Amino acid sequence: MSAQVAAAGVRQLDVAIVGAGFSGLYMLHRIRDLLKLETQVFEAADGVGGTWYWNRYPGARCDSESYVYSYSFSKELEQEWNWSSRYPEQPEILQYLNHVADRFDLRRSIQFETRVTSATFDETSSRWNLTTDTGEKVSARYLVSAVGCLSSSNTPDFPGLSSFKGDFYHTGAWPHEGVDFKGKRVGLIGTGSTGIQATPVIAAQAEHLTVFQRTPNFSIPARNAPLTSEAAREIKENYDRIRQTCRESDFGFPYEVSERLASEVSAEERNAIYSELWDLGGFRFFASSFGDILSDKAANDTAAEFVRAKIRETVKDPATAELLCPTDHPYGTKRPPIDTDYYQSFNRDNVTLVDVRTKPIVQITPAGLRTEDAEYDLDIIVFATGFDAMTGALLNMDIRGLNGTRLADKWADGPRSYLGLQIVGFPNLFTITGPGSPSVLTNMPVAIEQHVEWVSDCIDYMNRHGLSRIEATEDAQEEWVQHVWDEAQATLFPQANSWYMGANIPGKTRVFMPYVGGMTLYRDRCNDVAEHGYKGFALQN
Ligand code: NA7
Repeated sequence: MSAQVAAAGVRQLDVAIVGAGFSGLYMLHRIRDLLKLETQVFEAADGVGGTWYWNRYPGARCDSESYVYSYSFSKELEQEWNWSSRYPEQPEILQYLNHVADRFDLRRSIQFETRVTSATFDETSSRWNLTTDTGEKVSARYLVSAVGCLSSSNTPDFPGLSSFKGDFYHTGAWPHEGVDFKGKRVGLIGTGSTGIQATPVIAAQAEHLTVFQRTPNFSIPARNAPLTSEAAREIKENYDRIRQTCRESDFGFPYEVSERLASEVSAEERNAIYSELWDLGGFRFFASSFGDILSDKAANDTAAEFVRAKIRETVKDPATAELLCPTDHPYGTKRPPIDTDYYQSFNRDNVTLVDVRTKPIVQITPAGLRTEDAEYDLDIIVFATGFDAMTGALLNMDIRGLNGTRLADKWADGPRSYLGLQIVGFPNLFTITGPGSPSVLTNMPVAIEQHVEWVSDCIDYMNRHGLSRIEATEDAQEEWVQHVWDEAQATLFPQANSWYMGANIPGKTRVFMPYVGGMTLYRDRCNDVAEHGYKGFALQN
């Protein structure tokens, strides 16, 4: 079916989807191919991929194992695709998503290089009116935001940036042709997951790399390796079981989430467990060590101290090692990075670590940058300074609901939603992996598939029952917001200045945005809501 164009030049759709990453692609497939509804995706980039389209920085790699950082909805897709390594590199994930787009013939329903600039709900028709930066007008019954949680990049407002004579780049908007660091003095600002992945790769190329660190992080070795054909065969033979384990796991991973308590074992036993998981690498250290490290500070301290000991053991210069040791937040309360030779990079002669916590960056100069106590001459500045996470991209769309209320105003004191799926006052708008859902605390494709399937089932239900408007009720939303907050308060998460809390963006209200209660409880709750006629939502003809 081709999209209808009404006489007034307004294109009429059943469903408009914003974003062509993991969420948008699957959403399109479900709505267009299974429900047979008139659907269009709007995507600002000139290709599919979402976060994997933009984040092409050196060392960009997924921290989830490749074979589970993928769709589970098609067994054929699962069997035909071959991953090359334990953790997939950005180009390989992008290749995979392009393959998905081709395999399911998705491109013909995606409008590239088109940014949605406003979305306004029309109360009379119960439809969303969209405008785009290409001047198009669109009317859709449902609006699905698939804009991702980490897609609105954050470049700090340092004075003087425009005076810089060298080149500067944000890791989340990396040039497609790449950057040549050979013979260059490079400054890297930021030591989150991105800075930690990029450091060793840039260090291997640049004449000199200066890493400007505001907050040290607890990084665990990835232990990346090629996926042998034997391992790949075994995975494919057991895919059903692996996917089931992921779906039943609170974090969406295929390994055991530990329930044993750090306080119940001896120090020797604890260290043996940490050592084993450190050697296995990746998120296992976080998920499979002890069930109380995210809720009990004393338990957390044992993990934190283990990692600090590893840093001190790895980094030769004691002062640098000490500077790399995090002490201001509990382990795991900021997104835990995993790395390949991050700490080892600081043993190189061409790498320097600068503490910008005690002596912040005050200015970008024509020749480089100035901190409170020193000048650094640089040819290239890399901003690995993160994102306006979870709400940034959504609010950039200028969404207006009932009575013309702007979502940005409604969320001025932090995001409020029912199940992270819908917002009171914004009928027929669904937010895939929105704030208030497990999203970034899980292996993302697992959370994405659950949301996409729930939303498409909901739209199908609406159509089958002759309904045209769905909106979360105030009571249901308030109860959910309180539950999300109570769950977070029972953990150590609120103790960190993390992007989970909105703390990385000056002026952003601090509230813990994702749902920490785990995928299992969350999935049950969403299923229960649907099975009871979409309990907590008001449905209208
Ligand atoms: P993150 O995790 O938000 O990291 C950004 C880093 O940039 C972090 O170390 C920040 O320090 C630092 N930063 C931000 N602003 C400044 C200023 N003004 N001065 C100095 N340093 C600054 O983003 P990533 O891209 O690394 O990771 C995002 C997610 O992508 C990741 O978690 C994965 O899910 C994939 P801070 O810690 O705020 O003190």
